Amino acid sequence: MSGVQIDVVTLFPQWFDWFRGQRHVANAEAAGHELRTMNPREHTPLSGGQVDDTPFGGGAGMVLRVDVMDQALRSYYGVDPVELQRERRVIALTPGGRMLDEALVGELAAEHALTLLCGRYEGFDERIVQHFCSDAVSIGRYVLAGGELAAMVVCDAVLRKLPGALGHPDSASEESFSPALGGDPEYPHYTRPAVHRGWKVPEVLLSGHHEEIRRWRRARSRERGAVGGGSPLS
Ligand code: 6GU
Repeated sequence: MSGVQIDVVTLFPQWFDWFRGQRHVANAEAAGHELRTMNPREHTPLSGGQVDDTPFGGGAGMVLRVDVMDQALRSYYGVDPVELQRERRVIALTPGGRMLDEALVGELAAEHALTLLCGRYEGFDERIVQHFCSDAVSIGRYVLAGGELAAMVVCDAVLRKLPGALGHPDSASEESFSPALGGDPEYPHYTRPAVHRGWKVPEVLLSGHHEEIRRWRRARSRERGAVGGGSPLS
């Protein structure tokens, strides 16, 4: 198996030290996948480590400069960043991007190499997204202070899909939104004790009738996936 390489371009690479220490991430790395970080500040052609600037037209905040990103990607990868998208998927993390869902995660997990660009402050000069990126991705309709947490969400969701990341090979196959569940959320799980404060585990799960258990789980999963129905808390 050849591993997937994920590079995160961030002004805060130290955020990822903690993430890298988490078990499924460490497992994925041990299985031959790779998670690297690159800090544009270490490659900026500007003095004093400058990477951003005030927006043309005025307004609050700072914008990541296109010339800085150009130089940083060029010196890290050794190719013109405009061409980089032909070698690997280059994704800008931005609140206005394509919404991350299980289908997009599956698409990304099938790539051999990804580069995730984290914006900070007010984000990127639009030319970075237009000329250097294959797509833009968002993790939801709210604004984070930067793309780092979004990049971790993408990495987490992608890495756990890869062979070797999870303890048990079946763990990812029959889970929420998987084809095995017809795209529905996962059925509820129970473990010991069978009764706690009078709250009983559904009888069928203790019955040992595998076909009945399968039918019961499929039905619960469908209920949760039904339109207007079934938040996990209901
Ligand atoms: Cl990808 N970035 C930022 N800064 N905020 C977000 C986001 C990304 N997705 C949702 N909110």
